[in-house]
Amino acid sequence: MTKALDGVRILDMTHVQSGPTCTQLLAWFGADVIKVERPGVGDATRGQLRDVPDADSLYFTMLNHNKRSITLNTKDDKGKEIFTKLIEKCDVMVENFAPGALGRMGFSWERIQEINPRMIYASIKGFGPGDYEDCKVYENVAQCAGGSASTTGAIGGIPMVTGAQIGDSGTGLHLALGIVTALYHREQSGKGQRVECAMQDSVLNLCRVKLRDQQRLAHGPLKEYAQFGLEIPFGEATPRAGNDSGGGQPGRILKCKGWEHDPDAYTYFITQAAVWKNVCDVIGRPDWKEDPDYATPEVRLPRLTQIFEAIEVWTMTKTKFEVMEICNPLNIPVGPILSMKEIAEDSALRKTGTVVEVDHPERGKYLSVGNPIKLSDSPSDVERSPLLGEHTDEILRNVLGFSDAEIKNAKEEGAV
Ligand code: CAO
Repeated sequence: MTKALDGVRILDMTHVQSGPTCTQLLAWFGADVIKVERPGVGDATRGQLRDVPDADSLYFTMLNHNKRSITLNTKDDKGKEIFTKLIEKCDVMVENFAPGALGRMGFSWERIQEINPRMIYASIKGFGPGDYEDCKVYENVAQCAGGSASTTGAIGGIPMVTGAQIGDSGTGLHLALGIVTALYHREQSGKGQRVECAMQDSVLNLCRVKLRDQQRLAHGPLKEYAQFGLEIPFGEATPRAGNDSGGGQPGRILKCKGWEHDPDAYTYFITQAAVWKNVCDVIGRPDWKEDPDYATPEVRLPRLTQIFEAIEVWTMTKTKFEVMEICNPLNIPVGPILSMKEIAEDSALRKTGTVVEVDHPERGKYLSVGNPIKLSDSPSDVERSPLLGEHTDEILRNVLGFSDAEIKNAKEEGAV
């Protein structure tokens, strides 16, 4: 069976998390991803947060599956010559260096187009054009600058970053879509183009409901926020909303049986309007079905905290899984708060390949997250990440047509 991106060759200059997320996805869809790394150094994450001495870290291995690695000094003359040949042979170049780094190597967008007019050049930077365009940026900076941190956290508490890597992996996902879109466009135009994603923009895109609420504030308080029922005045900007639902159906995180000793014994409970009567029956408050203070979504808004406190009295008598078993047949949307341990052991996620076990020559077996996007005709097999420079000879020989003598020469010159 062929893969969706069979025949597409990616020159992968990415490092750390944002760029590698993007090229890993493309590799899972079948692209030949050639990861270029500095000789003797490689992607810095190979050595970061190590759990096994002298073995590539999980940080690196879990972001670089299905790729090939070539070492190449792109600042050295011979290395630049080899890099130029790789640009000629590839369809897409992806990079997330600090602003200007590729230009300093001598490979501006103009130069890349000269070498290969069909090349799609995709890059991630922290910020788009403007005051901050020259800044180096990591995940949490993007979460703060993209509006996520100011809208996350307890009511009245400090801004909070989230564990989901929306700045890095979120931007990588955006970039992957930009790349396949540009590949599709190239089918008609015959030309490559530049694809740019700023981490701030990607985070903001994922926070668009909070910009929605910013504008709604001009027309009155945000009644579905717990803050409204608690009679805490709204300020000028979208506030932090604890665990309130971001949509039109109110929801909260509630304690379940065992919460005193299990930090994850909680459920997310949504009081969807269509099943309000079922909620009332389940929690033993059938009187609320017809009570004019509770019967409609509008009248419930100022009473949400009181309502969720009553629901919590019931959820505390059940485990988070029992809550799910009881509520699901009644169409009441609930979700157990799953720990990473529970997710790692989840048999359904193993079956679908979303959680996979991978074997690695240096570190042995480890768990990873497989491709969350499932294509019926292009399934993703997760292959281990490459060792530093594992495919240098193979790429020089098979992609660039180097002879053994030329490979030896490139090594002696320190270019690879
Ligand atoms: N051969 C020779 N030199 C190489 C090379 C190679 N194969 N690969 C990289 N280099 C050089 C770069 O050219 C650069 O040199 P100059 O500074 O002289 O131009 C140098 O290595 C370091 O690159 P960098 O500045 O990108 O790396 P850094 O560790 O200082 O910064 C980061 C890291 C992530 C902050 C920065 O790359 C960045 O802001 N990237 C864009 C935003 C981004 O993706 N951030 C998310 C990262 S994931 O959390």
